[in-house]
Amino acid sequence: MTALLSLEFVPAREVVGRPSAWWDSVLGGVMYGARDAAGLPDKVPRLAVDAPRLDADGAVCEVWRAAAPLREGVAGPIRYRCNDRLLFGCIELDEGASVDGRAESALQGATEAAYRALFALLDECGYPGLLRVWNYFPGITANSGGGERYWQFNTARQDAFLACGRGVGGNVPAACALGAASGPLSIAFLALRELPLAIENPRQTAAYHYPAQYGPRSPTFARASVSGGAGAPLLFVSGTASIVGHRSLHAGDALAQTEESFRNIEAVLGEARRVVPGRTPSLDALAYKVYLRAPADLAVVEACVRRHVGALAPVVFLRADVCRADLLVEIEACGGAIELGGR
Ligand code: 3EB
Repeated sequence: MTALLSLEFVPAREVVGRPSAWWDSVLGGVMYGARDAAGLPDKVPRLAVDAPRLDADGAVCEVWRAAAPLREGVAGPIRYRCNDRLLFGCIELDEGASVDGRAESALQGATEAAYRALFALLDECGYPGLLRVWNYFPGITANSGGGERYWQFNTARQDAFLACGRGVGGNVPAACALGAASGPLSIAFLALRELPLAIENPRQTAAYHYPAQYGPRSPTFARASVSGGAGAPLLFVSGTASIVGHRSLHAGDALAQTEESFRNIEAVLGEARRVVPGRTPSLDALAYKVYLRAPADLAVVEACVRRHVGALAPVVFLRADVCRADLLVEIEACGGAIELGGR
């Protein structure tokens, strides 16, 4: 393959049993709607996320490829694969596996351990440019001991960024954080040799400036992230919901929330067009994952998504909990120099 990075959504039943050579250029794979990722070979960093697929039967595998030769390794809880430009890694940590006795909750301990390991690996291997992070854990809006679990996660994530000498505002990665139905703290990430550029949304308060009503410590992510360096940029739009300023809008109305999310994605792309040299793709040239709290909303949300992105864009609809109880929908996207498979 010639692209720097490619993405393809493949039904899980089709990846199982692929010959070994099919995996030679696979950086990593995430199985959505599966309890384990055993269908992927050992050498490939793999994650299973218990977020069932809503728009088709069976699990779906998000397959990331990059130009071979690839090298793989293990670093503490991380399995990674990389070439000379980028590194993809996966972490699964059971809550309670933390070795840090100071942690205020098991989730906090696991989150801080995961992010410290992530930054240690990037420092050691020389991929300082953390571009995109996917975070999943069960019970994201549940309250346990030290407050809402998403808040505990945010505290630990921010602590780890600071402890590892990373800023917690401005140049932070694109991300998403969603509640799975079960499973360990599960994190996938993509990092580059060069530092990416963070993009904010003029319609939204930067997440790292959210006021304290959303938790004692702000979430550490940017609304989008693009790769720097030579060549056309890789573009990642973070999980995007019906938030304007810092407030959730359209409680109880999945259609209105989806429309608002697209206004936000359009605004982020507009900002990217303004600050990034080169072409920023339009909505129909991206690949999407759409997370829904309520499966019953699928039909109305899917029709709305297709009105915005067209019939051909790769889109997967998943059942997951968004991190605020009043949010029903979250949409993430990627594209630009990422080659999108199956088209
Ligand atoms: C929001 O805009 C909705 O904590 O990493 C979106 C993307 C959200 C990333 C994260 C959370 C995160 O605040 C939630």
